[in-house]
Amino acid sequence: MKSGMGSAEASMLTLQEAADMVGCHYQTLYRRVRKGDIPALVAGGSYRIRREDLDAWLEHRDQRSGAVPDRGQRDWPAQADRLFSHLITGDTDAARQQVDRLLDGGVSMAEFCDSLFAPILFRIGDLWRRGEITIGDEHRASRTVEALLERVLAARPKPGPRLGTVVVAAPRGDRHSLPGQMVASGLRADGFVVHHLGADLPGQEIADLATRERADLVALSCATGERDGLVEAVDAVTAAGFPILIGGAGIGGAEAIELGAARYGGSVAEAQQAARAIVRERAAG
Ligand code: B12
Repeated sequence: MKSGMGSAEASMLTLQEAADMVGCHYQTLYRRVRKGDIPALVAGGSYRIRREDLDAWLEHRDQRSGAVPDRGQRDWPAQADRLFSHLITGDTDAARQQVDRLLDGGVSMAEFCDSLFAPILFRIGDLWRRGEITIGDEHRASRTVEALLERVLAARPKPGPRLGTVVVAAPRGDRHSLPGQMVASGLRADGFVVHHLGADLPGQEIADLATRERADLVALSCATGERDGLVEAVDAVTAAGFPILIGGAGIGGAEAIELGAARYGGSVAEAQQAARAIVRERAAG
């Protein structure tokens, strides 16, 4: 790599311009340049990439992975089919490789959760209900998704300024921790400090921890039709003075608001938007 800037370098792409063109995050390209996958020059104190080198890398990446058939527009059903088969056969190496390729393509945490992991778990739930797979198959797949979430989180670009503090939990009687983990991962990736308490938590424990951590809001996930624990949690958290975000496949927006939620979200992307809105509203008094 060379320094200084002539007219040839000035006409080359900055990392941000190249990232915009590819439709991925600037940090993704930065990592590729640092690894030597994409040739670059240092000019005027920052990296510059030749358009031909960017195109060559993209072509190579797409051929190798089959992961990004149409830049920016992933074929999520095909991706889900592939990951589903890795999860159901217990091929964790192949699952990791697939996730790594998508990470290279700039897929966000919310996309991973809402377009890939959640639909696959739905499918697994259906097969399990129909007796076509065992509880062991389901547990292995769930555990692998937990590990993949950690992997995606570890690879995320460094978040900007902290947006606020959120306590995430599934209330007493609900043993589904994965939906909460997805929301917690999405909020962390967005720049929130998140305290994820897992599943089956008594309402008072959630409220006490939110008080200790000076939370801005509490996010409760609800995967089933069971309501006693959820009502208990809403009462305790409301009494402690925190706004509540409710979400999950076990409840709809109207019921959540009626129970006392400030907002409802049906996906990780909506959890991110709603949490930002709650923090903004709180700051505005
Ligand atoms: C994995 C799983 C389990 C695992 C949980 C492991 C874990 N670590 O979480 C275990 C084995 C423990 C389990 C147990 C049971 N389960 Co179960 N389980 C599932 C399964 C297959 C996947 C759940 C999951 O993780 N989904 C993926 C998540 C991420 O999707 P999601 O919940 O829709 O979340 C998305 C959005 O809703 C949103 N979101 C989620 N939470 C939140 C929160 C906020 C604040 C916001 C804004 C957004 C948000 O973002 C997510 C990403 O897009 C589902 C099948 C299914 N259809 O989901 C059944 C399912 C949820 N289970 C079910 C049942 C019946 C049970 C059991 C009662 C079975 C039994 N007889 O023992 C028990 C005990 C339940 C209890 N008391 O809690 C039913 C629930 C039916 C109902 N409506 O009541 C389902 C739907 C299966 C089925 N088709 O019948 N389960």
